[in-house]
Amino acid sequence: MDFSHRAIEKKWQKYWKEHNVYKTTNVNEQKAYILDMFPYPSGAGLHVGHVKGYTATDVFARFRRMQGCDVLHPIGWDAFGLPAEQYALKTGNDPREFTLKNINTFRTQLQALGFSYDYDKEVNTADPNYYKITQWIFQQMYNKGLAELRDVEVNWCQELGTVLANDEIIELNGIMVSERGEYPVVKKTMRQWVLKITEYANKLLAGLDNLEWPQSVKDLQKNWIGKSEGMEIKFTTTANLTIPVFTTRADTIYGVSYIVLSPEHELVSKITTVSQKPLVDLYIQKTLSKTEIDRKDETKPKTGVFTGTMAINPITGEEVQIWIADYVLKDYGNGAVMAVPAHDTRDWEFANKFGLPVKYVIEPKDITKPFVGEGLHINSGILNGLNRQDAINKISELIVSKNLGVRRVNYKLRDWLFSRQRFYGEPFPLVYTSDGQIGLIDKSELPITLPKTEYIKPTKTGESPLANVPEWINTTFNNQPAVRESNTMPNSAGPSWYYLAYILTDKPGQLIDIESEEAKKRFAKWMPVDLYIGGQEHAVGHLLYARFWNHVLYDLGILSTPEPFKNLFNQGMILGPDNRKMSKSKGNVINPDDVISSHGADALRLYEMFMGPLDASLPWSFDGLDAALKWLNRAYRMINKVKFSNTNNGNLDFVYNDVVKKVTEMVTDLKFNTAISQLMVLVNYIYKEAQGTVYKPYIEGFVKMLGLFAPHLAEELWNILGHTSTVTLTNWPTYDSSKLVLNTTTVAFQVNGKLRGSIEVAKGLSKTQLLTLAKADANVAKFIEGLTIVKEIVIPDRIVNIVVK
Ligand code: ANZ
Repeated sequence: MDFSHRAIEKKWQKYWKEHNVYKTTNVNEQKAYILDMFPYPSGAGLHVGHVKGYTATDVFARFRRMQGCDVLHPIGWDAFGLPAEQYALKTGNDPREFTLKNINTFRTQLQALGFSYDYDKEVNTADPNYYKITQWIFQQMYNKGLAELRDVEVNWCQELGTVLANDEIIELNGIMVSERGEYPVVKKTMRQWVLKITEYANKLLAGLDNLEWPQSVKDLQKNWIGKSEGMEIKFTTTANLTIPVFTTRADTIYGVSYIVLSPEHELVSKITTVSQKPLVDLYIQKTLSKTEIDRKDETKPKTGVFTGTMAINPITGEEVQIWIADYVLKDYGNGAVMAVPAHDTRDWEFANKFGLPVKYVIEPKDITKPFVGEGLHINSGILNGLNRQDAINKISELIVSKNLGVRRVNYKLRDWLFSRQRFYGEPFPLVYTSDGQIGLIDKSELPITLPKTEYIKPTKTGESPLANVPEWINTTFNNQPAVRESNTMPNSAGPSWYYLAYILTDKPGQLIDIESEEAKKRFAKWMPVDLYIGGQEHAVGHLLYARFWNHVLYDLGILSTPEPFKNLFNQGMILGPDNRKMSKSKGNVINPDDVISSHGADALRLYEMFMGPLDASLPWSFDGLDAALKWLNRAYRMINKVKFSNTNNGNLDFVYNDVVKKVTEMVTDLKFNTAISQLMVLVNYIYKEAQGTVYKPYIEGFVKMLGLFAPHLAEELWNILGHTSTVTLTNWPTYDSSKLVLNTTTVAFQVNGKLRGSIEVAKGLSKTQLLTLAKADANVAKFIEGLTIVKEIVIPDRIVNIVVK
């Protein structure tokens, strides 16, 4: 008989809750902090993609718990956000109620999946008790000079009443429009809060070295920070104005054939001659409507205009023309470039278009192209005959000694624009007094909460929604009239420290003081996070911001580790059955609730962990899901069928110990799909013994291991085996290596006769078992994906060859 997933899942979820089985313990020497990227509680509910990452951390948390660690495995809500704000705008409802409703749905869904979260530690970024600390952290940044009001040029969309990020804008018929709604977007200077993440650029770069993160994510962060070492060299105009330029190639200074300023450069108006002014003005006008992405686009034809003025090369004394062009960005380096068309592709295109001179200063291979490679210098005075690095060193020394420039390190990283013209975010914990000063609200008066209001639209004059609420905006500070900031913090603020909030939380909404000794002690125990699983889309945004805040809190003495996330893993996506990204519009979305009801949470969990390597993006398969449930039933029937014994007949010694060893290693390495195949192998062997008896501790070991993936069924089986306790809190099975001697063989996996993998297994595995193992191999899977299997050849103990076409 098959088991009833509905009955047993409900039963054990109730048991776990009543017995508080997943409460965070604080009794062991070893700890494991296992963290998920917390969800944004959207109206759509949980996605099967969430289930993949959350099951993976759950498996690992259960594993570490059974291995005798104190485990912190919490969940919470990234609850501020644009969708809730827009829903509120549309319906006139309060975004808070909407969010709470969604949170309740999400929590119910998570509980239905049997995840072992400690729900007492639940956090919600939009809860005033939570954002009280977000506000306090902002104040610490302000006190350290890391938060500053600045006039920044922003992309303003009048229609949406808000500032947009570069990636929220597209170009339409040559003008910038919002991606959402295609409303016009203009550049506008606004006074905004910025956080000076650039001051931490070096620490954020250096810190990457000690992290066990995917190389791809480290590279993305590294490029985002974009450290560039070079020189700032002073050119002068014939009227003796100084133009510093940033270059990483000071060695090419003998090849400079013109200077380019960004159209926004402050000197442009001073140096443009009367006759060139109309052209220059027109060009500047056009530049304003271009996006930065557009300007960086190397495929677009180069444009620019001559200013009419000449500059003098400080090394050669030569006079060169000064141009403006939009390929020079205003806020990188000095917003000015010494152009060397012979050795820089952009300069080459520009010089060709406008007939400017090209002078090679490094022996080129082909004079129909710019030469960007390594070579020896020519036409370069004192640098002749030197290679790039030697030439850079020599000219840099000369420039510094003659005071013609300085060494400079530049970063691509920009400061973090921290103001949003929205309602549903954290208010800033400060006021502006009538004499123009900024006053920080005392900690005892935090949080500054959002008012209840229906007017969450921007004001007619373009001010932020909170400016609509005079009784909130107008206040007093030290008995003097003062106004509050009407902007709110960005959605990325709360998530920048939520992993610390769990540590401070004892009951939802009850956080201990972040400055207390107790907090320090707890941080010292739990930080850094030992395993953080989430999607690759957060590679730079969230993960960089959180690292920044963590470094700041470390420098403040609150934390004892500068880096928050020791180990990061990016789970792959679950694609639709049609192999495309799941989306409502394509109608290929799988709803976890439906699957839980048809197949059960255990089958869903098992299926998602078995479908392939955790980092692979793979399509949903209903056959795979059916197979998972079928195997769970096979395991269930097994317990009822076999006879147990407390004496060991030795028959399963090798297989059992081998499987325990492999599962332990594979789970440690997050190779859950292969760990599950090992459990399948074990079940097959136990069935073979069904005529005789099976040593009971081996069956128990199996149930414990099964519990990582299918916790409800494992509890049920544990019960059937005669235990009244929970299997979740037992110890992880150990293996006896003396039982593992040389009963193994290496089986080669081939696809179309080519070696694609191998595995060490117990001798005597059946053909089906070997095929299962071969197909579970990541590399084999890659080579058969999407193809039709025409033949499967298995030579037991030696080779599996899968023929595909
Ligand atoms: C002369 C030169 C010769 C350059 C050569 C390159 C090759 P990274 O590595 O990205 O830092 N540059 C400087 N400021 C710029 C700005 N605001 N907008 C666009 N380009 C700018 O690149 C540094 C190089 O990019 C600098 O070195 C400068 O061109 C250009 F054969 O100077 B180079």
